[in-house]
Amino acid sequence: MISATLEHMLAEARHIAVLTGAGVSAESGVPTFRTAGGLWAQYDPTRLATREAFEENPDLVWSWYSWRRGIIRGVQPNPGHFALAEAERLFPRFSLITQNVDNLHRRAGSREVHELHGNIEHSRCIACGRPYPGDEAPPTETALHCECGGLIRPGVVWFGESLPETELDFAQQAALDCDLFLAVGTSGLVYPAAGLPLLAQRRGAYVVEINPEPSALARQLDECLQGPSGVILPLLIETAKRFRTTV
Ligand code: BV8
Ligand code: ZN
Repeated sequence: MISATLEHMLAEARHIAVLTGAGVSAESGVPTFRTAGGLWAQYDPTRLATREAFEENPDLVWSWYSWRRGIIRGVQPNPGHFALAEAERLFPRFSLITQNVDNLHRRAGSREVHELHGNIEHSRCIACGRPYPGDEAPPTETALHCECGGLIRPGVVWFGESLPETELDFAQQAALDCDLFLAVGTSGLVYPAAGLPLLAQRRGAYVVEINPEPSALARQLDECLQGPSGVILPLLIETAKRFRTTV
């Protein structure tokens, strides 16, 4: 199932970098970004996840995030998340970079998670920037207001907004430095995150995709493991454990 090269990398790699997308949470029951079901199927998420949409119709966009928060609060991390949490302790250097805003990596025990697109559980005032008090915004259907009168927005990065500089810098440095790069559960359509696997490859990393369907990047990568990350990631960790002891 995995190539001799990948097995060698799992045994010997000095630095492993992992980029996850919505697919890593699919087996937990979180709809992937482009396949939201039900009521929201009629909306294009790349149009809803914008500042313009929020300013035009705050209640609609806020209730979309409330719906998503409701799902995320009701699910558990899956074996793929737990395998990545264990990987932190198995490799000399391990960088976990995610496009996901669902907090499931942290809930699975990953201690260092670099969130390129923010976190759905962080909300803040769009006017004064004050964080919404308390951890969990209430799942209301109507947008909330700050004391200053400004609207409360979700703490995610919308299309057309820049990614948090420190997180993007970290991700680019990890891609430049790693020996093995895993792209897990991402369609490879959203930039600049989707540029990371090829950045790693250009600097000599061995780049592997884990996805039931080939992503937009698949043809350019070194190896594609076609299957669910909740099954494949634990297998990769078991392989690595044959050669390494938990640090
Ligand atoms: C930026 C947070 C600089 C919000 C997200 C015009 C104007 C402005 C920008 C652009 C433009 N044209 C293009 C751009 C760039 C734009 C972009 O890339 N657009 C795309 C659509 C072409 N990028 C940006 O705007 C970024 N900012 O460029 O700033 C700038 C600034 C100003 C002006 C110009 C430029 C900001 C991008 C961040 C957007 N925010 N999320 C929210 O969540 O509501 S992105 C969103 O998509 C999610 O974070 C999601 O993670 C991400 C990527 O999607 P995927 O994770 O890949 O999920 P997807 O559903 O697509 O795929 C799931 C995959 O899982 C599939 O392949 C499936 O096969 C697989 N799968 C399914 N089951 C499993 C599985 N895999 C494994 N196991 C399974 N069991
Ligand atoms: Zn405010």
